[in-house]
Amino acid sequence: MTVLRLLGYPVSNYVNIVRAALIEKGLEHEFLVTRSSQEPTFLQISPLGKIPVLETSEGALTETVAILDYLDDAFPDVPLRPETPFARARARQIINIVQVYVEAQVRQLFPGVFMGGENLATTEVAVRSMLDRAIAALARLLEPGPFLFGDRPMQADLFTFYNIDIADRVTRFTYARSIVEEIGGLAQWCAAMRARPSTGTVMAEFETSFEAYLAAHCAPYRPDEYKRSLSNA
Ligand SMILES: N[C@@H](CCC(=O)N[C@@H](CS)C(=O)NCC(=O)O)C(=O)O
Repeated sequence: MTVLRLLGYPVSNYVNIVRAALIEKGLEHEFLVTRSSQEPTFLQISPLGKIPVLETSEGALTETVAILDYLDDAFPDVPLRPETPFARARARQIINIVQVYVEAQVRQLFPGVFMGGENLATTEVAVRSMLDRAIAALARLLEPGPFLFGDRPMQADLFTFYNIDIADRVTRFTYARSIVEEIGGLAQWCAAMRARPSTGTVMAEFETSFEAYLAAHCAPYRPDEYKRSLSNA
């Protein structure tokens, strides 16, 4: 029997995407709480020292998109990618936009929001400018009904949900604006995503670990002060 072991920390949006995918696919797995690290032993399984890492019977994998594709190829019973080439490409288009033009942007602001550091005003301006373009793109692309492709969440839903959750926290804190509200039309999708048992499991652990993480970093961000439409409406 194939043993899957996910290494990661429940505060990580990327770890949570993989964890939700494992649950949505009904795959038995172990979750081992692990922080990112530059230790030589960790770099042997995670070349950049990042989480998530998925340990499989064939070896260890990193990079969330690669892990998601591996899971779908190796365990096709509950696919998380649409069937047709065009829909599949469209799903990957959404994932790419979210990863590069939303997540990688707001990540630059994590130090001043979640880590007790400071963000430069110039960084805030540059990030906002790219987010504005990404928001307009996603408003054009996302057509949830209530999910993005079909009647259950797929890769694109999970990738968008957990990344936009963290992005919404950052934009509310930094700009007093909500990326979720600005994309628009996501209320039913958010509710449908929140109703998934996978979301319940993953977000429950996120909330607890996140509180501890913020306290440990003396972060200015307070989840209760930023009422949100996404994970805890
Ligand atoms: N491109 C990677 C990003 C993963 C990532 O940035 N993980 C963060 C935690 S959310 C991390 O390990 N950060 C530590 C570091 O960058 O050294 C993926 O898709 O998995």
